[in-house]
Amino acid sequence: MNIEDLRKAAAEVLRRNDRGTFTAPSPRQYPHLWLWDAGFAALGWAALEDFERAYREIRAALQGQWRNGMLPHVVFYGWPSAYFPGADVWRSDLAPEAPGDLPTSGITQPPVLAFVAWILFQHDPDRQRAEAFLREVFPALRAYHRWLHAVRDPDGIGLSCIVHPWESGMDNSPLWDLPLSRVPTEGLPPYQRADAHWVPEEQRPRRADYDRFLALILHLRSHQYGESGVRHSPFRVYDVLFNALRHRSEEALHAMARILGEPTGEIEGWLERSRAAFQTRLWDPARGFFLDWDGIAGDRIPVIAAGGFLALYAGLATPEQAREMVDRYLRNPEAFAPDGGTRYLVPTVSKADPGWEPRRYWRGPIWVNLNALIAHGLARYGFHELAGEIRRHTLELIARSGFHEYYDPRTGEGLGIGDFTWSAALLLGWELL
Ligand code: 9WN
Repeated sequence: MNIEDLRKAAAEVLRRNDRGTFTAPSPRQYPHLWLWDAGFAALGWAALEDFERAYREIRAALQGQWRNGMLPHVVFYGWPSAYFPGADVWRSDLAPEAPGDLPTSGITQPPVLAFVAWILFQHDPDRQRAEAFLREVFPALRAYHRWLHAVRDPDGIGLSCIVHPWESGMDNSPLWDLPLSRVPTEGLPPYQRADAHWVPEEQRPRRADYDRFLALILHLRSHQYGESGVRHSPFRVYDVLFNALRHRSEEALHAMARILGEPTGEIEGWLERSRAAFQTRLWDPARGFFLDWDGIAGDRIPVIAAGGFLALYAGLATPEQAREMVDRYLRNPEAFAPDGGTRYLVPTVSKADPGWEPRRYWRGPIWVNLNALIAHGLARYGFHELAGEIRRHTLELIARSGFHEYYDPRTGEGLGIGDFTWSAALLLGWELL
């Protein structure tokens, strides 16, 4: 398939998954709105030059915003469905801050919306419409980031913590094995998973992970998803990917504030603090990599995961750090680079990690969104050849196996659900990032 055919096929996936107000990540597996998926879908619509539709996607995500500023990771448009855990488990109606008329989850997801909104603004040929959109969404986006700082930095380190692995978007990454091991599961009510209906179970998280996913929801729910639930959470991690995307979004907020004549001092303070925290807390000089910070253990998590490379996308690495990460890990066949065993870039976790599993969800397979963000980060630091290689590998995977949720880095086989929205949207919108 040539690139034009691939683009046509991608547009068809987007149109098929379009639910009018929002684009389902997959109408069967994920029939509601997910926060970072909405951002990626909007880029796909923009690449198809349908800016009205792209704006609608952002508005649909913002519609779920809580009064404290939080943007929930799922907005349950189209509820009820077979999805587990559904609105009946989350029970956002128990939380005084939740919107009254729209059920949502009670946790967030990587903060991509502000930088996506900025990209849409920059590319819309109708300048008047673009500026009106920016004016419309800026207050909600700023309120979200204020919440990320006020509520999600209980240790006061200049970064935002996640209190559930789902907030990272990388649900069962080996990054969480240690912090999740502290989450108690006694007294968990019986429950029925729905995720292994369309997808083979061995490509999904294990039962033990789901127990902990559910236990964390019940903990947070018992605190009505408020600040006390964050402070007492048995899981509290400052993740590199999450905070790199936060930084990138705050750079975008800064640019928006300047255009709109809004004050910039608060945002400049955020940017400065995260720049410092990436250097002093997340950079591990011995390993030569950005690592997650475990807020409960007070230590870095020694897992080399692809999310670390997103520090480059946010411009948070020094040129020397970027070079070390590339030479020691990305170009190293024992870590991420192809060898006799793997053929494609970029597996989600280093092959040297004991938790690496090439077919299980976020424990090894390749994801299109991470590939796109990593490639752009590399280009930002001058590694154009490597960025091009990642782009070529991604196209090859899609041409070979279709718009799958994730891919086996050894064979290129498509895994998870098919016709997955962000795989299609980012093939279309790759250059926009
Ligand atoms: C839980 C929708 C989402 C993505 C996540 C991906 C997966 C949900 C699930 O699907 O997570 O949020 O039920 O497995 O891990 O990144 O946003 O596509």
